Amino acid sequence: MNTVFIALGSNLNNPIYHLEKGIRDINHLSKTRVIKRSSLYKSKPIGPQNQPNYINAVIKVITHFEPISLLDVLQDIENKHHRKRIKRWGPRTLDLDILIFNDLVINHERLVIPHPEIINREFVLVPLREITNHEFIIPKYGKLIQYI
Ligand code: A4P
Ligand code: MG
Repeated sequence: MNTVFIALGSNLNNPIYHLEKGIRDINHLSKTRVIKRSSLYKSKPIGPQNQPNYINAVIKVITHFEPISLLDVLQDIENKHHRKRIKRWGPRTLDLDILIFNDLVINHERLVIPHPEIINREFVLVPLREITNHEFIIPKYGKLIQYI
C-alpha cells in the first residue's frame, strides 16, 4: 500500500462541486481509499490575477497504484471534469497535483515528487498541516511546520 497526499484546486463557477466530486472520484478508484481530507480553503489566485479565487483542499489517500499509473488515472478524472464543464479555453475546473508519494523523490519528465511548489504555496501547506501531525516530514524538504 502506498500513502499519497493529493492537492485539489478549482476556480470555476462551482469549485466546491468540482472538489467534492473529485474527492468522490478518487475514492472510487480501484484499490484506493481517501482516508483523510482537509477543510476547503478559499484563496486569491497565485500567478495570473485575472481569474477567479480558488478553492483548495488536500487529501490523504492509500492506493495500490504506482506513481505514473496514479498520475494517469488522476488526469483521466481531470479530463472528465473538463469535458463536462468547459467549452472553450478558460480557468481549470479541477487540478489534481500529487504532492507526496510515500517517501519517494522522483524527477521524471511527467512527474516530479514531492511537488516542486509544495513548500512555496500556502494554499497547499495549510490544508496539509491540518491533516498531518506536528512532526510531519516532507520528503526532501524536511519538517512541514518550518515553512508555515
Ligand atoms: N506534473 C509534474 N509533476 C506533477 C505532480 N507532482 N502532480 C506534470 C501532478 N502533475 C505533475 O500539469 C502539467 C503537467 O505537470 C502534467 O501533465 C504532469 O505531467 P497540469 O495540471 O496539466 O497543468 P497546469 O495546471 O498548468 O500546471 P500546474 O503545475 O498544476 O499548475 P499550477 O502551477 O498548480 O497552477 N492559486 C491558488 N490560490 N490556488 C490554486 O490552486 N493553481 C494554479 C494552477 C495557479 N494559481 C493558484 C492555484
Ligand atoms: Mg496540475
